[in-house]
Amino acid sequence: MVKYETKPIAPGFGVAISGLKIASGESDNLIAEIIQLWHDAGGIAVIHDQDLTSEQHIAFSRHFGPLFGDPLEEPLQSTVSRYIHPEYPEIYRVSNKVDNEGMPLGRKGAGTYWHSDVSFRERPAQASLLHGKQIPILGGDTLFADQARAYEALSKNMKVFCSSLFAWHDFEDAARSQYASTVVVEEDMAGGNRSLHPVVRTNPDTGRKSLFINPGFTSHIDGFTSEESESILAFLYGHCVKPEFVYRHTWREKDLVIWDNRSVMHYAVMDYSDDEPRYMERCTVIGERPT
Ligand SMILES: O=C(O)CCC(=O)C(=O)O
Repeated sequence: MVKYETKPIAPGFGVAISGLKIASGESDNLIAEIIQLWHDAGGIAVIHDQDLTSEQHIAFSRHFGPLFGDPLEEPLQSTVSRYIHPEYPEIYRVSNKVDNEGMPLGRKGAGTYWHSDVSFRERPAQASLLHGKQIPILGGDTLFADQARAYEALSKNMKVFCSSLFAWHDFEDAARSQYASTVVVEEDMAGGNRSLHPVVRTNPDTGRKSLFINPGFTSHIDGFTSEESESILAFLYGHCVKPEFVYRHTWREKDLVIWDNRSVMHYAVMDYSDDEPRYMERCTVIGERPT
């Protein structure tokens, strides 16, 4: 029996796990236990002190489901192809570091807005597993917002209204209006990067409903004028990230943070300078079509 410790990290949201070594290969029972802990904690688990190679990170992530970049699956997205690990197509790199020729070792400023990974795909991400390999001394936290609790806190009438809505998620629209100048080039726009999803979705693993719209990639609510859509989204965005739904993660080197994109939004805080290297590797699990 492997012994490990667990600790809540925010009221009703998130669990920290220590005393485990994923790299040593875990039994199926233990992995099922970790996944259950993650679900029970609202889709946020922090596993401390993981000295993982990229291969071990990929192998562990596969227990959650097929990965973007797996040989028989779709690539992560055309949108970030130059930030994929050159040897491991399953790994997306987030970093402010550059190599000897000045080429980025990862996407700088990735996710510096509230979003749910790859929500513009027909089958958006389920789990994302981000491994903090190099962390600034100060800053570089990641915020997570619990969208199941955000949904549950709405009035009955607002729940009914939101449950009748569908929203478009559109990478091109988001890229052109938000961060095109620094990270996106014309060829990134190609491919199936636009999808229509329900505004309220049910997580099939927990049965919980959550809000599923995000300022990063949602362009508009289907069937409304742009003025109406903007008002509905403005209300929901204000509600979704109320402090009581948010956990702020201050990274320790070797943390592996796992979030469930079906019920959690996240935001990377870029408050550190380029003199403070930050290097992270992410595996992204392909989810189901939201319903
Ligand atoms: O760098 C981070 O803290 C998070 C980056 C991010 O938003 C992502 O990997 O989706």
